[in-house]
Parts: sequence; C-alpha cells; structure tokens
Amino acid sequence: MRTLEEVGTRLHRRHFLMGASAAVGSAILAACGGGTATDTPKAPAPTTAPTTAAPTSAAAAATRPAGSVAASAIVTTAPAASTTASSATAIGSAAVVTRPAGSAVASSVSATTASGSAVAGTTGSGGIQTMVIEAFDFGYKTLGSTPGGQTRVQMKNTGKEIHHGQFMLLNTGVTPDQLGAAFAKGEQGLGEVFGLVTQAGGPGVTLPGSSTEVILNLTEGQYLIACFIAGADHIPHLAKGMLMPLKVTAAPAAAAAPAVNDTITMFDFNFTMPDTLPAGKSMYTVINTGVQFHEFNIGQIPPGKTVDDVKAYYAATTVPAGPPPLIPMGGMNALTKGNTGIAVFDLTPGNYVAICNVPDQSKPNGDSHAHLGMIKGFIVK
Ligand SMILES: [Cu+2]
Repeated sequence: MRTLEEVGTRLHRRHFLMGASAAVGSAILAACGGGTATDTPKAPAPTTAPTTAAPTSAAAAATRPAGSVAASAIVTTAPAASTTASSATAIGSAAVVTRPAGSAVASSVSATTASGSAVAGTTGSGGIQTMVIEAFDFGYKTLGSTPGGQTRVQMKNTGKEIHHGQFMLLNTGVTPDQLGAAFAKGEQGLGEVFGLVTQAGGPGVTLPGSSTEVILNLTEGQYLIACFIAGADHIPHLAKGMLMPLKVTAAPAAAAAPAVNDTITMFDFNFTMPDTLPAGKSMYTVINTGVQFHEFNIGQIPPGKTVDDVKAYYAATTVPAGPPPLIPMGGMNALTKGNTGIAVFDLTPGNYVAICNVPDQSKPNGDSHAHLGMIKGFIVK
C-alpha cells in the first residue's frame, strides 16, 4: 500500500475527463466491441485480478484472458481462481466477469451471454439487490449484466492506487463507437462526450484496501463503468483497463428506495447539506439540481488541518509537499442534472469536506468545480 502522501498526489491531479484522448477513445472502442480501435491501452493489466477474499460458495467466475477476441474464448474457471466477494453480502449465484485491459469483445451483450447468463446479485431485504465491484490496478471485476432497479453497489479497492467507479449510461440511440470516437477527439470532443451519456453516479474515491457503497436505481440500458482518476503519468485509469461495459436489463419489479437520513443537494457550484452528520452508518439521497453534472465525494480532514487547508491544497497549481489535508472516504460520483442516488457511509467522528472534482463543462479545459466553490466543510459526531 502506498503512503497517504502518494495517494494524495493522485487525488490532486485527478481531473474528470482531463485525459480524454485517442487512447481513451480506443479503450472505449475496445471495451464495447468497436472494430476500429487503432491504439491499444497502455500498461497491460494482469489477466486475473488479485484474489483478496474467500470466494462465495456459489459464485461462478468467468475470466476473459487478455487479447481474447471471441466469446468462445471465454473460459469459465473454478470459483477459487478469481472471485469477487464481499463479507456478508456476497453475490449469490451470479457470474462475475473480469475484463482485463486489451481484451476485445464482440459486444458486451454476447460477453454477458457467454459468461453464463450473468444475473443480478442477491436480492436483499426490501428488494434491493447487491452488486459487488472489485477495483484493481487496473480493471474491474463485476457483473456483465444486471436487472435494473434499486441496487446496492459496493466497490472494494484491492489495488495500490485510489479508484472510483463512474456509471455512464449511453443516451438512447448512442453507440459505443460514437462515444469512443468523441473521446478520441480529446479536449475538442468533450462537449460531444457530455451529450452522449448520462452521468448515473457510482462509488466515489476509494482508498486502497477500503470499500465504499452507494445505492443506485439503475434504469435499463447500456452503461460503462469507468475510473477517471489519473496516476503520476496523467493517464486516466480507464485508458489502462478500468472501463467495464454493464448491460442493465428491465427491472423485475419496482423496489422502494430505502429510508435515508437526509437529502444533499448539489448545484452550480456548491452543496446544500447539514452542517453535522451522525457518526456510524447513515444514508443520504444525493440530487443534482445544477445545470452541470456534479459529484458528492467526501474526505476526512486529519487532525491539525482545516477546510481552508483543503481549499489551498486544491488551489495550488503544483502538488503541495506533504500528506494531503483530506482522506478520501467515498461518496456519490457524478450525476447528471435531475439524477439522484444514495450515498452510504459509516463514518467516524471528525472534520470532513464534501468536494466536487468534475470540470467546468461550460468551456474547454474548464477548472474543477472544487475551484468554483464546491468544497464544503462539515462535522461528523
Ligand atoms: Cu460539481
């Protein structure tokens, strides 16, 4: 595990979509089955993710070797080989799909079929299903397909870098090829990219060795799960394999949203939220009423540091020396205007900040929203 200082460097450099480039476009094409990818993602990922937890009893894991191009090349391995598991809420009989960087698939739909008709995870109390995502350096292991509806999305980071999982729903009629082509235009294509997808939330920044959770009411459609965090090389992780197609099918039945502690509103450019949140487990409906898309990520402020230190840290043009003045603790990733999701926390007392790191979408190369006012302190007690 890296030191907090190293992780903080990644955090500071993070800039949603800043890495839009030909490499990112190609990665999207490769992930979604586009046939015209001309560039392969850098830094090939391992063909199997590290196994960090005991496999669940009935989980079948399908691992696609890097470079496999046909559905028939997918091999189903014993559960012990690579299984995403989570303590009490493991996926029951669901198939887990690993898509290492560089693997080209015919289409996400056929991949899903070939993996053994992947189905949703366990349906828990209240009709809320659970979807476990393992994030590693650099890729995701999770379901290739899931029914829609209220879904508890748990992300476990088994890598050495910080990761998140941004759910992007391709708008009606949009093909993965279109999205890949827009990304490939780099900064010039960002406006186009924003018009092709709906930001549907997802687990926020998650420290190595940690887990975070959100509840999303997934609607039917083709999604991509992506990590836009960049490492020291400024290449976003999605270009290295952290890009996972997810097919969401019709919801079997409407499940009621769980009860929450409160509502947190994101707008251009701040948050409306309580000054104090309770320690322990709590849940918040997060809604975006702004024009631009926003996220509600949170970080704990270490003793001796303040909200002003966090603001100064992000305002600096070069990464300040020393450990960062905040420790990422997850939250709700970006939501398009009008979208909602539920952030699930289990917090220890202390000082915290809410922060939005997505860029100003009103201009090319826009500043992070954090620079425009979306850093807000709150207390947990
Ligand atoms: Cu924002």
